Amino acid sequence: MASTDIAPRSGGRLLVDQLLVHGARRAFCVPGESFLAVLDALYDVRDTLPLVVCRQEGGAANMAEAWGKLTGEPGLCFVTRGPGATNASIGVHTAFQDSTPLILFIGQVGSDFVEREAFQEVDYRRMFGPMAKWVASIDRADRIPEFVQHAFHVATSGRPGPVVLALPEDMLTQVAQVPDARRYVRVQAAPSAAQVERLGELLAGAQRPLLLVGGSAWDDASRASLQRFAHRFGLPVTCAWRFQDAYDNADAHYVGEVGIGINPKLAQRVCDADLLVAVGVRLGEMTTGGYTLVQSPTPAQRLVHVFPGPDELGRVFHAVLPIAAGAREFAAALELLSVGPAAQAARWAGWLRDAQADYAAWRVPRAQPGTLSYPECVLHLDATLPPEAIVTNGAGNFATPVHRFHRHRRHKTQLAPTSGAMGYAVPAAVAASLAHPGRVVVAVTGDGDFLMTGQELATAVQYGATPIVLLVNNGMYGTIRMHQEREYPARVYGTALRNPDFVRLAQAYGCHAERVTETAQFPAAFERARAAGVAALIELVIDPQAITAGQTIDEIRARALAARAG
Ligand SMILES: Cc1ncc(C[n+]2csc(CCOP(=O)(O)OP(=O)(O)O)c2C)c(N)n1
Ligand SMILES: [Mg+2]
Repeated sequence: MASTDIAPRSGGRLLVDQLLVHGARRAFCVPGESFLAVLDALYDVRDTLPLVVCRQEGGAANMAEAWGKLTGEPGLCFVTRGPGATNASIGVHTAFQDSTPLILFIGQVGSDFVEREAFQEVDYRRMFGPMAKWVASIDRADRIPEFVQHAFHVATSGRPGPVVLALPEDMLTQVAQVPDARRYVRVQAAPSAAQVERLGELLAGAQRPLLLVGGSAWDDASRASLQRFAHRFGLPVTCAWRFQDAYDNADAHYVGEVGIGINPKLAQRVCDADLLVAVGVRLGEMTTGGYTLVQSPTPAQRLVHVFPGPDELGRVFHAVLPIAAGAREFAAALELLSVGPAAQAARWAGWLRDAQADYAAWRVPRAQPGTLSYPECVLHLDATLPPEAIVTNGAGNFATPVHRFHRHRRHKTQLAPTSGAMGYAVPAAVAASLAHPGRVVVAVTGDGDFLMTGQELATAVQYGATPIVLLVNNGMYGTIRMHQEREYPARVYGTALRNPDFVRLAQAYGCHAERVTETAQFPAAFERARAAGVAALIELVIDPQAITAGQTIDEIRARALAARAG
């Protein structure tokens, strides 16, 4: 409904005004001529909605994804058509797998040229269809308020995830007289009283219950409710892969992470549990040991599965009690559940004690080959980092010791891609440092992982972000080498890396940088990096034999060769 009282606005301005309506505080981009009208409108709001210009769209999309994970608001990313969109797709995929709210805006060919395979033209509905919650093109400026409010609702409600909106170039310069939309309201279902009661009954009948929590939708209040629930019932608590900050890892009831490189005793415990209460997590391949710890379609454990997206319930695993609810809403309802006369906690006190002992033993690293023990460095961080410090990582074997030896105490202190995407650590840390300038932010990366998006150190320096990058250098794509030695022992190919001088490279970006080759050097080096006042990089040179915290390459190779011989 056009009204003469309403000022005419261009599509670009209408779009930016809607972002402000929805509370947007920052956007990430690599510019393109396809959305100049948006850039121009952003110019006028540069103080309230600052724009972070990145060096590659993969970096920008990862930053927006990390922002979404950290804040619960959709991360906002603007990229140009064709190559900009293809570069940015990694962040959309991670947002999908990690259930993170994200809105990717893509400058698009004008409606006058559409469907001609014009310059950089791509059909985004087909390209992003399977990895976004909603893909659309805003073809009329007067419908921008409607589309943008829908995008914020879709991205944040139910199972959160990415939305992709294409912006035809000519639409952005069209003028329309329409009112702003109202600010979006996140929609989440809550469990019914009957479902909570049924959970109480299942607990009353259990001998070996286990809580498995995950997802990034938690907040302080819901974490506290969950912790009280775990304490009241004496439950052991595990966190799903790369969602360790859903529960205080230093709490006595925390017994470890269910993910890649899981403590074998914990893996056995997941199998032995008779009641598995999974909250906020999909139960993906990496959290179920490749669907072995929890079997599809009928798990051996009685499964209570709480997840905000009903489509996921019963998709892979039959739950005796499926509950479509947000983690926060579920945690609030747990306050109503009191321990019954059966005094369950006493019944499984031994089960909890054993799980605690297994976890304590798992946190003692074995001696590493070479002069630098990377697990000891992580333990140093665990002992000395402030509890609100944020730790990010990308993909590689270097990540596993972080998950094993660093304990996340507070909410929103972990940014880690369950998509397993390399190149996440640095951009996520830049976004985290911009979101929380006062906090220590550590990006843990490998020599392979770093060079996928390391150029975003330039972005960090440009905007005064101060992440500390720990680059674990073993001169190879170690993860793939590990698999190679297992499957094709002693036939090393395609996994060795000849690397640049990482210290000089980081210095060239304007970072503080140093190299550490001995464990004892690490604490002082880390303090210097913290004090540097600029983004910093510490290269940790590890012995290539130290392929995992528990095994050397030679041991893996010998075992694989022996298996073939025998
Ligand atoms: C974008 C992307 N490309 C490829 C892979 C496959 N991959 C997983 S880990 C890895 C090697 C990582 O190497 P590095 O960062 O040096 O860590 P390391 O395993 O040596 O500790 C590769 C190539 C991936 N997960 N993501
Ligand atoms: Mg490596």
